[in-house]
Amino acid sequence: MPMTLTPPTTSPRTEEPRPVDVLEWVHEAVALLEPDSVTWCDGSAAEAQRLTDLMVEQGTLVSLSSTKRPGSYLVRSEPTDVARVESRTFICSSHPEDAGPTNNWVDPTEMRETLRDLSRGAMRGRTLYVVPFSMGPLGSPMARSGVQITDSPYVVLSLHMMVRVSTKVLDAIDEGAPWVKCLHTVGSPLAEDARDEAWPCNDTKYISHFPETREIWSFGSAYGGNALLPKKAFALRIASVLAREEGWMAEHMLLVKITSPQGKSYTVVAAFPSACGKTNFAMMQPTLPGWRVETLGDDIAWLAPGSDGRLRAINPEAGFFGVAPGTSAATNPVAMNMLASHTLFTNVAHTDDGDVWWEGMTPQAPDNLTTWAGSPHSASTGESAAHPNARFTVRLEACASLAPEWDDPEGVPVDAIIFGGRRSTTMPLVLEARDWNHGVFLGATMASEKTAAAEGALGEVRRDPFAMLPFCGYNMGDYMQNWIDMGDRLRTVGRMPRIFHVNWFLKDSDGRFIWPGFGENSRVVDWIVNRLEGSVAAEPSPIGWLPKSLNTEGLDIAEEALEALLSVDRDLVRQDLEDAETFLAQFGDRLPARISEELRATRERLSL
Ligand code: GTP
Ligand code: SPV
Ligand code: MN
Repeated sequence: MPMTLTPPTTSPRTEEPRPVDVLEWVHEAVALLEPDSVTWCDGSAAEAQRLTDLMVEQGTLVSLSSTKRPGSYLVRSEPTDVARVESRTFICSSHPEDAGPTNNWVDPTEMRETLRDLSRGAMRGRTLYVVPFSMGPLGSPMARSGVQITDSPYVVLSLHMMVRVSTKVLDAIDEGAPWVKCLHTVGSPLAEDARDEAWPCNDTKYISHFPETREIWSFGSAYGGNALLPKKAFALRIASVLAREEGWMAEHMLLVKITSPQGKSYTVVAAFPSACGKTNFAMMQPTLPGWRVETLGDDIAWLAPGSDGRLRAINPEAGFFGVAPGTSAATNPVAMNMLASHTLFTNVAHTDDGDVWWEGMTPQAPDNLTTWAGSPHSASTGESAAHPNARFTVRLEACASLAPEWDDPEGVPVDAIIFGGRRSTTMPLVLEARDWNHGVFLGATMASEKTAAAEGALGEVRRDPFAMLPFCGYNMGDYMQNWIDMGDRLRTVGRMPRIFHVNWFLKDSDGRFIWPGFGENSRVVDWIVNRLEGSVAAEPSPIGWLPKSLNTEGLDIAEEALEALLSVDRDLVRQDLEDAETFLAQFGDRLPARISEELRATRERLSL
């Protein structure tokens, strides 16, 4: 159809210049989705206020008590739209082998047709919002631009907190900056005069990625990673593709600055799967005296060699979309303090005095709770009051432990990389990789028990390489090679990050966690930093270097428990290796030779 470049808009930015290709894309979207109006967003406080007022009026947002949770709101999603939907997530590269065996692949032309058919008129009765954003500090050499189109004011308000929304991004695009097209609709057209639902969405869902043209098209969901497209869809799936082409890495990692009692600081990144402890590590309050952890990020890190050749990292996000259940003054006091005001809560329980509650916040549920689904809570039935994947959305700047470097355009140099999973057996509390390639092998063969962060069977152990299984935008075998290649590059400079593996989640025969976790994880941090400083010895094992001992001063832990945490059971490791081998075999000739070598070497060490 003929394209007119006069913006069909009600926004205050009408007179300002807009990049022609963004305008064209918006016009195409308008022609297809048929919204009632278009609003160009600027990320301002006034805009956030307008969106908030609108959603309170529509019943999407419930205002929380102005004394208990000032400036905070509760949102209840549809019960069918509560987590990422991995089965509906697609990588649409031209060739299926470029998506690889661990991704759902659909031919891009076919997917476009499907989505075009579904999306025709999908925004009727709604406003189409155009949200320009930067991932990473504006102007940073590591930052990237994007624009999200969405018909969900909840998504726009969330983006205000999660990313750097700014019209300056449009200026950068106008000057030629590459950008990622993020098209999102809840897929729920509104009939004339009909009253809207609090959480419009569609039973049919598609989270589709077109890595070759750097486009994302998401239909039918308003929840988290399905709808906040800068997060998993852009900053991990599309960015992983850009990273491989450009020689960097996009990772599902927390990012922290750790300072030892001697005042020496180190930057550590850690890749744990969804709901496996990144936010908690990122805000750790060490129980060991003298240690300090400062937060840089809790979910995504972009890593690239800097001008000095050392690996540097930025957090591309500007906010937290964190797991609420399990968060308490005892486990994560920094988060509890951060959530005291100006927070958007999704699918938590509501107290009768206008506050929120979730499992684990206090030992006992308060009386007269309303559940995440909006019904009266009866503790006796054992049903949870908050959804297990209930989340909070809040700005980075609300975090009291935020490191001053969080907005540094140059990023921070990385000293150590930690992998980890939720394993009730097999993997010890901590070990150090033998070298970079062995560390990459540990990342490639990571496994974890499934959590409520995605649909599917809870607790089932699955391989989740680098915590990236649901987030790698290309063939995971090639992704492993990108890690190997990064090691080769960093090695030439001489200073490369050391690699570790941790597991906070070992259980005893009664199913109880053996390790206290949270702030006590500082004892593991202490060992890791001592390894970096060369001040502590380690013992070899078939899968890496184990601590000879751990600083347990002031910790009440039985000798047998410590033994269970710091040793490996060769039979369990052997079984696990077989499973890993089967998993790796599916990559065929895309599996890096050096991963096969590490597998062989591990098997040999096990048979000694
Ligand atoms: P995503 O946002 O889904 O990527 O998750 P995340 O990795 O940031 O997970 P988060 O830190 O929010 O933790 C998820 C759950 O694990 C919460 O219920 C935590 O209370 C729990 N958890 C975190 N750290 C520990 C720990 O050291 N020990 C135990 N037992 N549980 C922990
Ligand atoms: C995860 O599932 O790893 C998350 C939450 O961080 S979401 O943004 O919904 O993907
Ligand atoms: Mn995550």
